[in-house]
Amino acid sequence: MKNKAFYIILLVCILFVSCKKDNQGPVEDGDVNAGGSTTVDVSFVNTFQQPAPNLTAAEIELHRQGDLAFGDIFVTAPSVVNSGLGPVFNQNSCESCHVSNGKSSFPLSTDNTKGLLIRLSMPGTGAHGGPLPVPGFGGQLQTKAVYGKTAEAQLNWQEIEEIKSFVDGEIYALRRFEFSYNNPYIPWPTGVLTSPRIAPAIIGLGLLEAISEADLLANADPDDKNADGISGRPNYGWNEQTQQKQIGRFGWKAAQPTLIQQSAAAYNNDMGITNPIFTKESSFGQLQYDKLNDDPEIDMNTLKVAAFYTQSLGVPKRRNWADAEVRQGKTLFTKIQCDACHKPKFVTGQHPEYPFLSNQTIYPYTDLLLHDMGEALADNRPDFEASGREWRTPPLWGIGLTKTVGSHTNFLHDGRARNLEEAILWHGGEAEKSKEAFRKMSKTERTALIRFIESL
Ligand code: HEC
Ligand code: HEC
Ligand SMILES: [Ca+2]
Ligand SMILES: [Ca+2]
Ligand SMILES: [Ca+2]
Repeated sequence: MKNKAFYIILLVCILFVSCKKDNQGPVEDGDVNAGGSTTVDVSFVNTFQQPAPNLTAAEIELHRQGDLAFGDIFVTAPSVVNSGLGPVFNQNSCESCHVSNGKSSFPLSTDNTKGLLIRLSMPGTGAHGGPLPVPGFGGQLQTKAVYGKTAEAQLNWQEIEEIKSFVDGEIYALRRFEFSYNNPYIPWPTGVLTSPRIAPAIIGLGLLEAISEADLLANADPDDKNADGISGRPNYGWNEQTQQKQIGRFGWKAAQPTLIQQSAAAYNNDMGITNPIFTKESSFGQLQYDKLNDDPEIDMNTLKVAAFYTQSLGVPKRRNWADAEVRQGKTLFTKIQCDACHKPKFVTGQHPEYPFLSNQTIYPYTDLLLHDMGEALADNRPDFEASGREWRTPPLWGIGLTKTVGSHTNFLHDGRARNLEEAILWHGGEAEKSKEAFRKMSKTERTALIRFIESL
């Protein structure tokens, strides 16, 4: 005799078949559910704040705790809760830079630099092949300090605009920034290398962490053996927990190997919060150092849930994928080899901790590898194995929702691009050929390509 479960499955099958019949729409492209089973089908201001739908009840609880940790506002020590801000810092919570979990905009004024920060180093290499810290300033410029202490310096910038044109004659303008560092608390050392960075969107990161190393290396072609002008290579950062070199995946130069370490570095550098992975204050040895015996200021559980939050956010489903214009744009994306770096598809391997991230077919549109992007985008500051001209290909999933989520359309590592078109037009180096192909397109084709990216 057939059991109850059989009839339930049968009923579901019948419903499924009849729904299919009713829905005479086009067959979905494979990449529509960009995050596999973590995909969420919503598009509004909170889209990047949805937990992945395939979490277990226990994981939903961890995600909820992570959400709280991500929003926690830290205060000057000593305090009963969230103690230990600074003494020097950039912002007092994760959320203040990662607003709505989307990409941050370029700041409107120097009064609040929000999601923008400046990494610092001296020429040469430091511990484990990483950047060499600047005496008195360390590896990052903290522009704020707690009461009674002095910020390292104030950040200022000047906007420079250059007028250019497409091959069809249409004019466009590219803006960039020249940064300056005012009122340093001690003289600004000569020869300091700087790297401006805007906060990226933090969706889908657990899936990127779950891609196997072999699959990343399969796309690397450091000596450009296939002679297509594209020579992606992995970065290798330092894993503080295993005390080993490890392939890098996170940050604009892929210098961070894991999300727990990326989060620990953020607590330490961005907020001045010591933790089990980075136990020393970023200001250790500087005049601002508080000499309080209160480190680490957060425990492993807090660090783990904050990292879990970034591992367990849902990835938005593509929109308007069936439009003829979007489909044309998708063809052009491949034709002009945008997909040589923005690799559409991966199947994730086994995530070391969370099975919901394993064996997922995903469409992140990145290879997570470093590419020489030319002189105009160069920061001229090496970061582990990344040169001063190399950047990690950023994922493009969710990029079309930047405006919905964050009310802006600033792109690239320092937020200089004011829209997707400008982001493409800044491409150089290994991407010069693709950029030139875009410049030569008709207006109709350019628009179609942009519509496709907006559908991601
Ligand atoms: C001062 C602004 C600021 C604060 C505060 C901040 N972040 Fe970030 N975040 C950034 C920037 C900028 C980057 C890019 C860093 C880089 O390229 O090195 C980033 C990158 C990340 C990434 C990697 C994203 C990717 O695509 O590779 C994660 C994860 C992350 N932050 C988590 C956190 C967590 C967790 C906190 C709180 C503990 C936090 N951030 C606090 C600005 C901030
Ligand atoms: C050689 C590799 C490469 C190729 C080819 C390439 N890109 Fe990129 N793309 C990158 C890298 C690396 C960045 C980040 C550069 C930076 O921030 O300075 C980037 C950034 C972007 C961004 C901004 C993303 C963000 O989060 O700010 C968009 C949009 C984009 N690319 C679209 C395209 C399109 C469309 C094409 C084809 C015309 C293309 N790319 C070709 C490597 C590439
Ligand atoms: Ca502290
Ligand atoms: Ca510093
Ligand atoms: Ca402390």
